Amino acid sequence: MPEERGAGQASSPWWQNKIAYQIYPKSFLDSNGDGIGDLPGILSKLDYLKDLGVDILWLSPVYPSPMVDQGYDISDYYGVDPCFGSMEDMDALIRELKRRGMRLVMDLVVSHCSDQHPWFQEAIRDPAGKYGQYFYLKPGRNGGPPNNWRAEFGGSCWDRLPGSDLYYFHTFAKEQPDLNWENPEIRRNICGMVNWWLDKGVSGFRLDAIINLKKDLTFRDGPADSPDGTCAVAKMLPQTPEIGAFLNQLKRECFLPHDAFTVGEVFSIAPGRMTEFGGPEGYFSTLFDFGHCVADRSGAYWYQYKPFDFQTWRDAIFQSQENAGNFVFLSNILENHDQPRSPSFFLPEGDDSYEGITALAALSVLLRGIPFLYQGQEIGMRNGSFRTAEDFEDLSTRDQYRAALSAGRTEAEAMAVCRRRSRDNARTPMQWTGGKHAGFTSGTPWFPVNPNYRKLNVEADAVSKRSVRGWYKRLLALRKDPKWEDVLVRGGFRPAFREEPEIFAYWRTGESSGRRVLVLCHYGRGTASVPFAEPFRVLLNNCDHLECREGCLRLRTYQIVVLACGAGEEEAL
Ligand code: TEU
Ligand code: CA
Repeated sequence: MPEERGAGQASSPWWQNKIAYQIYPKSFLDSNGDGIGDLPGILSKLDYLKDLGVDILWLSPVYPSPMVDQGYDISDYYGVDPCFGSMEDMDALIRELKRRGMRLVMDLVVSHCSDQHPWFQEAIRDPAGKYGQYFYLKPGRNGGPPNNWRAEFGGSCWDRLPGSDLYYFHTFAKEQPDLNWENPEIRRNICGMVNWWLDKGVSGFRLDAIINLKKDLTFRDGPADSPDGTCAVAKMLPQTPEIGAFLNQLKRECFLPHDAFTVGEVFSIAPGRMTEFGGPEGYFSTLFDFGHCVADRSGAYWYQYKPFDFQTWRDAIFQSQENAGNFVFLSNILENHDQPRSPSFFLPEGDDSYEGITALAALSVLLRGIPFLYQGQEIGMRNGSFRTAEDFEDLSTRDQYRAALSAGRTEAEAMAVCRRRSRDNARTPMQWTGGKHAGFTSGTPWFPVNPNYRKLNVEADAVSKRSVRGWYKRLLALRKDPKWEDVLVRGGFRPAFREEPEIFAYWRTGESSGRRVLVLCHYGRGTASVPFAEPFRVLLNNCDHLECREGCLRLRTYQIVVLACGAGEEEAL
């Protein structure tokens, strides 16, 4: 087992030098031919993940669920959905991970539950009883919902409680009623459940939609941002009163006593509040940085987003890194189960080459923070292939498609937006082999495999001279190399060559040692010249050569180099 630092040493928590990998269980690997990925499937690939360099596995929800939102609608917080396996499988997973010096992080979805959860069913049966207090129940207004908030997945945030005149509140789908965190009994219940999992051997949680726990209890209307007079529910977040008491209770009663790793799914908190959420004194160990994933946002709907722009994207990453400074440790992603595949999204069409993909990989992994990889990212999986709107499974994509049409976009335009943005892009089955259904299942996959699987799969990548996974392995090994820990893990971050329009570069600097690493990428076609006269040594290079002439480094199309700089690092070129 790799050596772990003691939990008590607050300056270097155990998770800081780790690499995390997200599994979307339904699409990872099916062990029993029912077409749905499962826990035994994951168990059989632990060596594969260990070999890649993964330390922490984050599992998207595997709890019992009607799967309206693919498991993010939980009907029992203490179980495993039979489609994924059993609690014995879960115990085996925890055990087998431990044996390999790895850790398990579960998805904590406690802003809402499923409408099939017994709490909600009881609330329906007796709204005036104790379980009515578990949810936000309100009388309507003028024969309609209590206010004009629009749910994340479309429609009003309010639906009628069956058999009652009251409305219940939901941030997401109507099958995902929000839990009333104002009620101390809910908080006690959730804390008990969190501790139950931590006692079982889970090492932490990814906290789903955690900023939504607190509501603006005035439930007043928001400014309309849609032709139908509704207002995106997210708009109320800046007005919500202090969420701190709820999050501190989780931290105090659950996370701290277990020395747990937590990563908050937090979109857009004010830079001034970063340390409140993610610093050593913050609610969570780290925060996901989504700033660069939504840098193209220009309205509430996908059809309003602007096309990808390199400088906007780069500036968003720089901004997040600078906001986090040396106090907040971010979790950096290129992909997750809600985002498109990164080669399809962050690289201009036609540039999803080996160089482009490996450049993206290194740019993300070497930022200050914890690198999170998403299944399939390590072989450069691409966006799915969707012919018609019916090909989409995801309820959010379907809603965005309808919204685009009702705003007057043509079907072709609405499809184009959804092809680019759909959450389904990342949810196609993992491509293991060039065989039937990409080796994902011996049965019929629950969701079609991307047709590119014959060429793009783990097996083919392994024997390729330009193996994307091979690059990731070297990259993750460098991030984990104890020799570079004070630079690449704990070191500071500073943008470089910001004035260059097609250069993405930054410095990482060791605080105590003063050693420096330059990550330098030409994010574009042709050759780019960068003036650079320092002595250096190449740690990584995604091309076979680095041209250095007349005080300039000359980088090819999407070439990225990682350079150890300064006296003593020099080498003969
Ligand atoms: O996502 C929360 C969230 O804010 C999403 O609506 C996000 O903005 C969107 O997916 C980006 O395209 C979490 C989960 O990651 C997501 O899968 C769930 O559907 C959602 O919560 C509800 O639990
Ligand atoms: Ca299965």
